Amino acid sequence: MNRLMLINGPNLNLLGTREPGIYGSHTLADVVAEVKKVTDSFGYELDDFQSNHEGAMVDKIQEAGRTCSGIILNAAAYTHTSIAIRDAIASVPIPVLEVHISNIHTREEFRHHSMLASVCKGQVVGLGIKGYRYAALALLEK
Ligand code: CA2
Repeated sequence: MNRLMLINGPNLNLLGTREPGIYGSHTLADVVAEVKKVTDSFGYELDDFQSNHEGAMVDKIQEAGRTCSGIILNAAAYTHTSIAIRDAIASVPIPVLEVHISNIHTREEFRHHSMLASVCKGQVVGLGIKGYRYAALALLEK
């Protein structure tokens, strides 16, 4: 399965339109294009998905477990609350890398804890949209 899944959660469709001081000025389309450059260079396909709905993200994680060899996931605010997304990650037989554009550990206390971190292979935090590229490299480099 030469295919990765990129999943972005709630409000990340607004990237580049508001809060540039925290999330930068790049759009979600820029994020997808950056990751696609990496997957293309390894001869991989990229599926990308954004949703503001928790259940839709669970469905997509389950689908990726059947069709992809890894997942790059920014679950946005659901990172801090979602047992459903955590259980979906734990149910798939492929590595999931958690990405956050901002450094969740230097922000409000409620962002410091990730419900997902302990079932993910790793975490890339606070490196802006470059973090997505590094996550793709980490999944694809042997
Ligand atoms: O830093 C990240 O990538 C976050 O996952 C972003 C989430 C936040 O809840 C997490 O704690 C950290 C929020 C995404 C909202 O994105 C926006 C982008 C532009 C304008 C408004 C919201």
